[in-house]
Amino acid sequence: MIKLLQRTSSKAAMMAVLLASASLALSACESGQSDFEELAKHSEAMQAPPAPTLDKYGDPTGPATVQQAREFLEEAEAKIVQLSEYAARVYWVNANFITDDTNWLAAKVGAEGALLSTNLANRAKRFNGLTLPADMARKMDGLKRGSNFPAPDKEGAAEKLSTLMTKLDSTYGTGKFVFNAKNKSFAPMADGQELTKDERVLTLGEASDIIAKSRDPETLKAVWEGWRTISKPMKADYAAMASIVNDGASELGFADTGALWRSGYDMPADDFVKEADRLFAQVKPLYEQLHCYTRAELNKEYGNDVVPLDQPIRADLLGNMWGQQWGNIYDIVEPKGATKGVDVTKQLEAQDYDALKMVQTAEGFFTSLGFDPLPDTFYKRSLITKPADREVQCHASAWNINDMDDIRIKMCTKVNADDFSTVHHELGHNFYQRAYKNQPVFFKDGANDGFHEAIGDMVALSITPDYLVEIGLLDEKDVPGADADLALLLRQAMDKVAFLPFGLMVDQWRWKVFSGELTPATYNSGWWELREKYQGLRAPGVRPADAFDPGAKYHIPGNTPYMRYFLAHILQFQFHQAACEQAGFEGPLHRCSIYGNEDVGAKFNAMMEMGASKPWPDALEAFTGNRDMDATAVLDYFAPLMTFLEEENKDRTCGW
Ligand code: X8Z
Ligand code: ZN
Repeated sequence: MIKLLQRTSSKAAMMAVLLASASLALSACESGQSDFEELAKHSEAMQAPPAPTLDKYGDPTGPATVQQAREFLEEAEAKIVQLSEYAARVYWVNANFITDDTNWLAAKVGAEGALLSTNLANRAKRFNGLTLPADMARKMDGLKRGSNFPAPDKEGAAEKLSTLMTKLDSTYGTGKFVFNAKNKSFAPMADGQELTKDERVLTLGEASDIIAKSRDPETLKAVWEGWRTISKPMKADYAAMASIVNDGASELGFADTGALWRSGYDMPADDFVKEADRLFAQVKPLYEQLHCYTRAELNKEYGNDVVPLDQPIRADLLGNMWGQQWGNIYDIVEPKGATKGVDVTKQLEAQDYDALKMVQTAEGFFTSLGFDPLPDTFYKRSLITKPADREVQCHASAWNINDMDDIRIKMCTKVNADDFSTVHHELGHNFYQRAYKNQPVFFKDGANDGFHEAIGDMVALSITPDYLVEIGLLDEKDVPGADADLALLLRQAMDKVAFLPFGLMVDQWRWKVFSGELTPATYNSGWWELREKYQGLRAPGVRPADAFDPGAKYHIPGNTPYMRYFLAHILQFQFHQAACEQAGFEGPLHRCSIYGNEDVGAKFNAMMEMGASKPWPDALEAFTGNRDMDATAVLDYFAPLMTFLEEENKDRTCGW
């Protein structure tokens, strides 16, 4: 990094080189030499190439050369490296300490980043049509795609965009509402509000605990609706943000921001839509069976009024604020009389785990695969529990501050099974970041964004009962036998299979927003049409006309594309299946753990250290031998469960 910073590849230096011949002639002219010398020099000056004309970015017009492209990429790299470490530190402080001042700083550095990426993207167009070596062409393509939220090249646009994005993010991060447990009612949070004795203020963390544990439909409805009061004020800002980034995307040559996002997968954007649809078609029958079975079990718990058997499922009954992972209601759907699996939350509590021990345990999995331990700075600088005295963005994230070894996580960790998975997920990001740290800055990224989200999840698929015994989280005598396979698979499916349609619909919604198919007036109804179409879910009651329910899900105000998680939920099973084959494991996939297998680790690392330097099929092939994303591994993993579900549902009318 230091080497890169020292290289003089700034625009000024480059212009000096380009203009060298002209300025030499000029300085000689001013030196007062003899007539003869003057004459000789004039003829020299006439032969010298004319000073190149410059475009509005200060770059020479006329046909560009490969050498100019190389210098431009060097300049871009240096500028990106320099700004990104500074920006990462500002963003880190903002996310760990949300105040008006840190928002101001984040908005400021965000604007600088937007200006830089717009500038580089527009200047990269100069090299259109020039044949470049493959790695340079890949870098140039990356630059031309600008950023996921591009600002147009217009006075004030970057600043306006960055201010809106910072505001949306912090509104979510500081979101709270008032809950009345006695009346089972809620109210939006107001300044200087006095609370009655039955009222309390809930953060997302507290509300999520109620959604996970309560089995009272009225309480669930009130808490679910209460959380959605935080996003109403976001709607206008969201529309303004979408309009600016669409201008930015159109300047980059894309129909809209959705088309820009879809272009990031080493294939034409339209092919990516087909690819996502193809993958979903593979898993849809499994989801439909799980939905049918879950609805029937919820119907037994709550009755026909709350869970009618011919309707989409009420989204507040599924144990998760967004109905995206359903593992928290496993107790409701547990097959009656079947042998029990393992309750990881109970084991963590019984063994006195705290947040730190959960993170160290996850780290231990990676080191068992041969990865180096995390640096000391990881533990010194990470945030792993929610501070009591300040506002933080609690949505879990992994950070790469200096693109080398300063890696960290930020997580308001709770001691439960969900967060045990999430610490593995976050460390997956960190170990990936460190694996590709020697790539040029353009390639310090996942092979595609789904890979980045899949690494830690793939590792967490190896959290089997036998593995839990190895690390002392489960007693050998409590390892469930093969008769518990159904329970283990159903518990896993409640999170991983339930997630699939959610993973797909979030960006289907954003694509419609960016294309203009949805307008602020239809943002919310459009969201619920997709929730119903893909997930078979419905809101617990009529939504207010001014509701903006998408904004109550982090990645919408947090401005993070979501298709990555859908892909990751396919890829992680592909990785797991390949890893288990490499390990020579012969039992059912859900009993396979690669813990301690350094050979598999080395092969995994070989894929990870490629970063984004090659098209993603190359990276996939390096680890799995296959060049296509494919959901067959998901179907293989859950095959015995599918048989059970089809049998259970055979006399039911499924669908919604
Ligand atoms: O946002 C995340 C991670 C951080 S990248 C915690 N996930 C998605 C979500 O929470 O909605 C992981 C699973 C899906
Ligand atoms: Zn992630």
